[in-house]
Amino acid sequence: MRNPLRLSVVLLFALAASVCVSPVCRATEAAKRPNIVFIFTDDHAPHAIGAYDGWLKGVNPTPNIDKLAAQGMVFRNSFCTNSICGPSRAVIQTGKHSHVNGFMDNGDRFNGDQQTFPKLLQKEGYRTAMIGKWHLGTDPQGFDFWKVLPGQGQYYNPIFKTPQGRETVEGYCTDIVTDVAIDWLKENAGGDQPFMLMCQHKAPHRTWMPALRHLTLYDDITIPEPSTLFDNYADNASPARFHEMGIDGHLNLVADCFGPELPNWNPTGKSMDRSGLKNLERMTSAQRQAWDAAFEPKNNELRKLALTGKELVRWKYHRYIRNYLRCIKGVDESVGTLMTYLQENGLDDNTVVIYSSDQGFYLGDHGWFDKRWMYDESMKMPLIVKWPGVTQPGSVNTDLVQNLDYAETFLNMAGADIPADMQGASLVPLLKGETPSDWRKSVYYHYYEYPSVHMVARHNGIRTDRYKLIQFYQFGEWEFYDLEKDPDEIQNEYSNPDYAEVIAGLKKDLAALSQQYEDDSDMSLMSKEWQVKVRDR
Ligand code: SGN
Ligand code: CA
Repeated sequence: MRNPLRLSVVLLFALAASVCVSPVCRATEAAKRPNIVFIFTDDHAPHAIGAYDGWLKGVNPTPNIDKLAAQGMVFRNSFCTNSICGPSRAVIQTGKHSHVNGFMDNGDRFNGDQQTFPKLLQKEGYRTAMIGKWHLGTDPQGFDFWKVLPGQGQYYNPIFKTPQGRETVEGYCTDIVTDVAIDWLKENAGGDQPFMLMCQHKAPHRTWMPALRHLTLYDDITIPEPSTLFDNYADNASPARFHEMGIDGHLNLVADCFGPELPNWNPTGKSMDRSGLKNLERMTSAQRQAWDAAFEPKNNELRKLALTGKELVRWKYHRYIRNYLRCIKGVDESVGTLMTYLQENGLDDNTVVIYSSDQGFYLGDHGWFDKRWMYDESMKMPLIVKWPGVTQPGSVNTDLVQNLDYAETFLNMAGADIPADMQGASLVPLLKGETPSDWRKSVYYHYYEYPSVHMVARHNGIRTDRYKLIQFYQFGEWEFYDLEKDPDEIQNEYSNPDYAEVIAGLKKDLAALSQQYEDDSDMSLMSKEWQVKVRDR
């Protein structure tokens, strides 16, 4: 299955090289290798993209991304291997699972000396650039140009890091990243050398701060609520009940929602983070004025209403989802700007544009924000690819694909060899509409960051097109879902005898996948004392 097209691509290049020896001719051949514009965001759930059929589709949150989808291919069954920021990015850099590339949770630092796809593309003669959120701890390697946000980055007046040092740039982060990307294209695109540009936004990451021009967007429309907003985790394995990512208990009215300090606003609550409040302090007075003018009247209303209980949860949900979608509006405009630039500069025909995000996100689904769990809302990643002349416009792919496949895909697009130690498979055949008959029938997942912010227990699992089996191995507990009957994953059928055979088969397949990917990480059961200690920390 690995790299099925490589031979033909290599033969084609060999043939071209043998009949075409002049420098001009060689340059022309090189120019035919596609450019790659890889737009990547943070925490953008597929169900907040119009081109996916989520419950937010009707809000029309992403007209430009939808346009990209109409011109390319939408992957509906695209998954991450480990639903958290740094790990997802490290998997993409290397084409290897977290336990192999060494970046298992956000506390790790990426070993940039290892093999990565940008380094390999550089060797193939690609010009490479990385702009925006990086979040891998160490400095980027394999790029002719990089300008990144240190750590999580800030929405307003962010600091950027380059090989020359740090600088603060006034403005809104999504817009600045787009401007830097366009400036880089102006200098570097269109010559003999193909290029690969990674344009990576902080948005729509917590603490959701929209651009000033979007602060009141969606004020006049009703945003739907997820059907699982008040999930009580009745039949989940126990870890779900010990989460710290509830709209109710953990989404902070002031620090996350920029709402008023009601008597119950919970200033010291668990998983409280002040990064948004600190960013308000970084604003210029004009920015701050515009911000307050947009939120204060609505906050005053809440002061008067003094909501509590479910009504307050609903208010927080609506403030959260609006700000999240407003951040996405900024991202969508960035996609539009980049696409227009490519078009107006004759780069459109020979540039692959990819839109993706490090994982999905809970948009009030199961009562949550954040990610990490293996449930579909955060295990799914958006993946839209427009490759003129290759992807059928408006096509939809439902094969099981993962971020594990990106490095291989980019190398394959460039006609480069795919190293044998990469663990995914090139998506190029799928992009051509020719899925190999032996394409994978299941994907492997493993999340590690525990105990940590949001308190999601370690788990691994397997997902097929119909079923999902999750193992919270430290607690010796399992969950099983029949996604055809229960797409929202609210009915844990692990103890249902009707599924006993299916579950036994999945357990075997899970063990086989773990072995295939050489997952040697510690999956031991923890003592009862430890379990209680962690939960009551
Ligand atoms: C921060 C966030 C968390 C988030 C982690 C990891 N708090 O701690 O909500 O889960 O990052 O996110 S915040 O208030 O500072 O935003 S990740 O995208 O980097 O994995
Ligand atoms: Ca993320």
